This record gives sequence, C-alpha cells and structure tokens, in this order.
Amino acid sequence: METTLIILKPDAVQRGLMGRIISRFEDKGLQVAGAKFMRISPELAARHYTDHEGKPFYEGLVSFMTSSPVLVLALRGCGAISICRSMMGATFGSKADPGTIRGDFGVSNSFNLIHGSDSVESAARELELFFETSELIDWQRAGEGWIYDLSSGTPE
Ligand code: IDP
Ligand code: MG
Repeated sequence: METTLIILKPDAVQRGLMGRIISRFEDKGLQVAGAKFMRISPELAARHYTDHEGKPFYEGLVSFMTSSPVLVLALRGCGAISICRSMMGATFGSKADPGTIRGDFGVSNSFNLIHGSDSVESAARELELFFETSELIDWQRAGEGWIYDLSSGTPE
C-alpha cells in the first residue's frame, strides 16, 4: 500500500470543488488516511516547492498557494501515487485530458486545482511536511474486501 500527499489548492477550495474532487478519489477506491484544512505559510510553501525555487513561476506559485486555505489529504491504496497523478491530469489545465481533474475543472496553467506527490520519495517527504505521524490514521474500511481481491492475502 502507498500513501500519497494531495493538496486541493486555493482555487479548488474557493470554487467549491472540494467535495467533487474528493468524491472522485473515493469512487476510485482510494482511502482517506489523513485530512487537514489549513492555510499554508510561506515557509511551508517554500519547503514543499523547494525543487522549483528559482524558476520563473516560483514566486507566483508560493503566493498562490498561501493566498487562501487548502485541503491537504493523505490518500492510501495500491499504486496510489501514480493512480492519483493520472486522475489529476497534465500540469496545465489547458493541456489536461478530459476525464482528469485538471482537464474537467480548469483551464488555467497556474491555477490548476490540485497537487499530488510524483514519486515514493516525494510522497514520504511531503507527508512528513504536512502531517504528524499520529495524524495519519490506519483504519479498516467496511467494504475493503469488495474494493480489492483479498483472497491471496495481499490486495489485488
Ligand atoms: P505538477 O503540479 O503537475 O507536479 P510541477 O511541474 O511540479 O507540476 O509544478 C508545480 C506547480 O507549479 C504546478 O502544479 C503549477 O501550479 C505551477 N506551475 C508549473 N509550471 C508552471 C508554469 O509554467 N507557469 C505557471 N505555473 C506553473
Ligand atoms: Mg510536481
């Protein structure tokens, strides 16, 4: 099982899209392991986007991410990192395919609704930035055996 860090960005919150975006992940079978509605500080935004420091869009990105509250989620599932990335779609709303979150809900290249970790390493780093260990909850879903085939002992 993987856990990935998702951020519903300020535009998703301001446009009232939180519920519809979370529903897509729940419908897919991903499990919410953590959730936090918060205002990101400039320091946290800088740590989160450290790889982009110096790029032309960096200052605008930090100011966007700190401009209004966000909803931070930890989503769990087999292959959760790449599943969430495909569900998000391409970075730019103008290029993202229909059927993806960015493709269906936005047109902007910078206000692109959602962040998702892009690798196992970045998921670990980003989860630690946004959640205490005790805030990530291990819990049993009632319907787990109908979401995954558990007959072999490992989820298939
Ligand atoms: P990702 O969010 O799809 O992983 P990254 O390349 O990691 O895309 O960029 C991080 C964020 O920075 C994007 O989600 C977007 O909000 C913003 N961004 C990236 N490239 C541009 C750009 O060329 N113009 C404006 N904003 C950008
Ligand atoms: Mg990225």
